[in-house]
Amino acid sequence: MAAGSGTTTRLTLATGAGREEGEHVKPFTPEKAKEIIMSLQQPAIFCNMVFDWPSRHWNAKYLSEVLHGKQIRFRMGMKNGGTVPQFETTCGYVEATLEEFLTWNCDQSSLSGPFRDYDHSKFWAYADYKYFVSLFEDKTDIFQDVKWCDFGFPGRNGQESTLWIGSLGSHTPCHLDSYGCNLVFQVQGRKRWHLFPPEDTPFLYPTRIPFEESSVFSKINVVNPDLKRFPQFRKAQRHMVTLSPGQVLFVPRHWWHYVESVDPVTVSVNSWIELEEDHLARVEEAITRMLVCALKTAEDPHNTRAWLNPTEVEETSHEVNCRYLNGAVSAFFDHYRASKVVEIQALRTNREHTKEEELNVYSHMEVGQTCSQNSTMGAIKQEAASPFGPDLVPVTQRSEEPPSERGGIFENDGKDFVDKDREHFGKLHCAKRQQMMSNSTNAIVEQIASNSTTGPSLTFISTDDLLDCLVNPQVTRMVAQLLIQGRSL
Ligand SMILES: O=C(O)CCC(=O)C(=O)O
Repeated sequence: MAAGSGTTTRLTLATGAGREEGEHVKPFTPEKAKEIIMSLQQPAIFCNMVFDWPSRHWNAKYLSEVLHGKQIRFRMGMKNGGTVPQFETTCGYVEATLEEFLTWNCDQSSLSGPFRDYDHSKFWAYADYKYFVSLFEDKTDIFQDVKWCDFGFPGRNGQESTLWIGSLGSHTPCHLDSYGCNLVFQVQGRKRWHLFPPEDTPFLYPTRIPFEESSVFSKINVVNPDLKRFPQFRKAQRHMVTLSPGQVLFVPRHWWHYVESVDPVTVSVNSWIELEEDHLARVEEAITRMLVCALKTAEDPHNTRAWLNPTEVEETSHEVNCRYLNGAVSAFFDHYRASKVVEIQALRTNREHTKEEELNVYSHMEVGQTCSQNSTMGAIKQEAASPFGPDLVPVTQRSEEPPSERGGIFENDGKDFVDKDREHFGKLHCAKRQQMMSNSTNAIVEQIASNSTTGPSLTFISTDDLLDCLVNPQVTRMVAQLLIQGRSL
């Protein structure tokens, strides 16, 4: 167990084969951990899973030695930011080494160096969302220090991970990730996570501007909300947890999150795990990109780019966006055809699965991998024993308190509420994932896919095809309603 995690470690007695007295044992096998990740619909903290990972020693001091002299971009934000979210487009940026960051952070009166314009008492700094592959370029051995194979993802290591190093108060505004689910390893310091379930999306006032592929932002600063402007936010079900070193947070697909550093220095590492549902999400993202780029570049010939998140390298041309959309649509159908063939073969060899009607696109595509079987399997899964216990702690809902009493919000420190949530578990564990498609969309997909099970994709989407869908009266009605609601905010 990593030092300072505050959770108990368990010791085994000598049990033979390779085991020595005092050896730590992981509470979940990789297979079990993956089963939990693929079926759980609620955030939870894994404890005692990373005590032997070399990366548990990656504090900012150690990383500053590894990355000696490397220039890193820090996002600078204000400690008292008001009710408006501090989007990346409104932050300042500083290029500095980790050593310079640590000097600024420790010697708080320093008026020299790259951070000289930022008074430490008023600003925070965040080296956020740094892909290992760009950061450690020539030091690829370090990738092995992160071992997501322990969670059932063989071969996944730092190469598929991102690093986050921040000072007290540094934070990421509330957003949801369009793709995958997330595993987050807290290495140094503590971070407070404010999470909201996918069904709260209307209460979070989603926006695609600033545009960043794969992130849907909330218009609300969830730690200091303007409830006059955003009254529906009162209905949102805030879940809160403070993640400590050595713990791994599981964030299910499409859960909103706002994340803030609550210690002087924080380091965390995360990896987004791809899911079946990402195929449709990629099509949605491609449509969003095309629309945002088309309208925003038309609006502003001088292109201030204030609408484009700095993580996006550039606005893409209509031609590129068309190719991107067609790529996403083809991948969607290719995946569907391939997975349908696999499913048919599985059914042929398994006499228990004879009910033809259970072989539908839904069961495969709407439901997560371990939940994607027929209803009988689903029922068995739901009766399975709860995985929760001292080493897997559910993140539970916390009632909201007035923003001024933020410090007093009762939160889960990763140790309590296990029994209460055991009851809750039957409902949450292996609950069907939200439906990806309507019945009618589903029928169309099935028809197109069965028309062409082997041949090349016949699904080319032209600008006119897209326009035809976008100006569909149902869509324009919804847009009109949203515009009118927006005006009255
Ligand atoms: O740690 C943070 O500041 C944000 C992390 C995040 O958004 C993520 O892992 O998806």
